[in-house]
Amino acid sequence: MEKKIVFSGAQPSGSLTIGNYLGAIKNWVELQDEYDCYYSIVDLHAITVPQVPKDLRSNTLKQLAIYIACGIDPEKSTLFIQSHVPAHTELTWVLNTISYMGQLSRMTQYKEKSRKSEENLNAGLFTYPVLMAADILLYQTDLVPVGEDQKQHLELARDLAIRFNNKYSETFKVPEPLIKEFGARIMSLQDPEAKMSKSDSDENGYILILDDKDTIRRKIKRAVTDSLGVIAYNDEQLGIKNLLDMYSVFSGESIEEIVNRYEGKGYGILKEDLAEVVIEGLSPIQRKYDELSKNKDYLEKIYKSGAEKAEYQAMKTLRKVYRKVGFIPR
Ligand code: AQP
Repeated sequence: MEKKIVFSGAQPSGSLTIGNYLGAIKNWVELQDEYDCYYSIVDLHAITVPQVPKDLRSNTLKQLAIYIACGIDPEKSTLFIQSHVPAHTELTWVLNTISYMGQLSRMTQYKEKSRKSEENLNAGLFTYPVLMAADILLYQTDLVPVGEDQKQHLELARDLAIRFNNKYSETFKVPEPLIKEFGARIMSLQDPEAKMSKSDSDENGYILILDDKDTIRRKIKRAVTDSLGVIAYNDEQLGIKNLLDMYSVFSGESIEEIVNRYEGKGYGILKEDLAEVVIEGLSPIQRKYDELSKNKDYLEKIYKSGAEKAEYQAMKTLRKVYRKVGFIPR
């Protein structure tokens, strides 16, 4: 029986955070044996907000090394850079013509990002979810492992697949989201109501996968909590809840076990211990990353063969789409 297909990606719009790791990449690793996985570095998405070209280049390569260091095995999964497969932009154009302005304007990420970038309210930010739908639909994806924040975009990808299939006949598989209960939404350390983001202007809001030990200790120590002074898991104490979530996904212990152990103890202790748990979780990744980042030839080989494999599958779908809409084959 053929394996089901998984697609996911992250933007090289900065260095990856532990939010990206816990909400996405860690789950990608677990899916590799059971599924045929495509994991992309979505650089076309990244330019919807201003990027410095040389930083984008270095973040893209760095991100490839981080994927591998986190445990994505290029022998099992297809790892590629989105802009290397032009079918992504080509399918986006076709999907744009069946996307409704009203639906796109209701996307939460668009509303949030457009608020932040009033002077750069470009059309790419608006059609971002259509590009994401193209990413997913090109590979006839069954499952999309994402963090909670991407659920709405995935719903749009499903709508577009169904709309296209109804208009032109069965073409796309309708994908399903795969969202883990814990780690799906890691919040900012400075504002526990906002998600942790690599492009946050306050670097104390996030922990990077590559942050060194002292930086991790410092950022967790400064994390915003509350004045109740009780270690409990509830929505009145979002800061503590976030720290407990991180503790649980990094250590593998249940929230209940952790809360019981810290009963009657202060926030300071919890933070100190959490920092060590995070450091321990990230250390092997950082060691592997250091090795990989010295080996540019190896990384080049991976992204080149990944692009070839991805392009082969993507073109199969794109040719079908072009035929259905009435384009004459070359
Ligand atoms: N805080 C988070 N908690 C859980 N999952 C998260 N993801 C991102 N932040 C969190 C998941 O990571 C994957 C890749 O995300 P992305 O880089 O493509 O874009 P994003 O969701 O916009 O991530 P950032 O870090 O917030 O990037 P910027 O700051 O550039 O916008 C997705 O699966 C996402 O759910």
